[in-house]
Amino acid sequence: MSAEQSVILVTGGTGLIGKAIQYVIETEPAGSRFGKKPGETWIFIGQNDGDLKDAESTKKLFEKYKPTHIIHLAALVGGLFKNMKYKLTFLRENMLINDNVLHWAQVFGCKKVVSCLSTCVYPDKVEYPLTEDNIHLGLPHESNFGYAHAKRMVDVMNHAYKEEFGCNFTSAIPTNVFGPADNYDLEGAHVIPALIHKCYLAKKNGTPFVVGGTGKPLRQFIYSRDLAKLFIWELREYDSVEPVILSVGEDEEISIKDVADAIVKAMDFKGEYVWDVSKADGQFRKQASNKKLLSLIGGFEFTPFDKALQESVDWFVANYDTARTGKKTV
Ligand code: GFB
Repeated sequence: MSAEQSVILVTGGTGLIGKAIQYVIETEPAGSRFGKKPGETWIFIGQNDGDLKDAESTKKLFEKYKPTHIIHLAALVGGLFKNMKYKLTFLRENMLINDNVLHWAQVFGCKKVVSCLSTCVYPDKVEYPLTEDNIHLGLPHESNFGYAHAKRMVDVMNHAYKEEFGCNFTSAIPTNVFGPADNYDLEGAHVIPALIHKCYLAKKNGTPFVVGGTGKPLRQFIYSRDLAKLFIWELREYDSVEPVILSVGEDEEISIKDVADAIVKAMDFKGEYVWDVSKADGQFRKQASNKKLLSLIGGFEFTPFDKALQESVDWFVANYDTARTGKKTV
């Protein structure tokens, strides 16, 4: 990415990762590897700025901002239980959003697009750790096949746009993400924001802290503010259509029980702590390798999990009244 004038549009810019990118761009020293560069204009848009499911309103956004580069985060997202309930809605809405953004990015001649996938797009029956080249080698886990197929199509579209129009569209594959300014809606949230919210309410109301499932599944969690730096790196320094897994190391898998224990500690919760095994466990694991990332970026210092979790819990407690705790989205 050269130093000339560039307009970087971040779709989904008001969500977990979007907010983290804004935080990094505004707090890292200007001109530094992850800080704002001269000639850069960063624009963070959210649902209130325009409906990306609609071709005309997406076109209007491109006419308004005339982006040269895009970090495409906008999507209908949610945790396991919401994915299980709305498979068609996740498939259709995400396909509409992705098709509109990439179409107008090509029409407006954008120099680069980095789209956000997720390790849940991978086949369920696959050799671990996951690497960038086995995305399409089998069906995804049944719990989220709607979302997974829609996201896989982004990789397919990137390759097609490159072959037909020479576009420089690529993608990133994060593992489970957590951090400040997440979605804490108890029905739709991912496991960490859901449990932070539940533990907060249990402490406030003197009620039991109930965690779903058996606690056995394994996950890798990346802190949103670390992931933000990796998206900035991929936008500026990575030029290939092939995706990159953005994750902590493959040996940093932790169980859902470890996560719940860590939240109890971070929230200083002393009350009753129980399991609701009637709730689904979902995919047992999705262990991913970050070897490609580290070989390209030349090493990266990830924030220790407990420190990142404490910052996330403290942010929620301090912002409970304004945090996204529960509007119905679907
Ligand atoms: O983050 P999560 O919802 O999604 O984590 P996935 C689910 C795991 O946490 C399951 C347990 O093993 C659940 O049993 N869990 C326990 C809970 N209590 C809760 C709770 O209150 N809420 C939630 N949500 N989980 C998602 C995909 O899979 O990963 C999405 O469905 C996306 O499409 C996301 O890719 C990153 O990690 O299972």
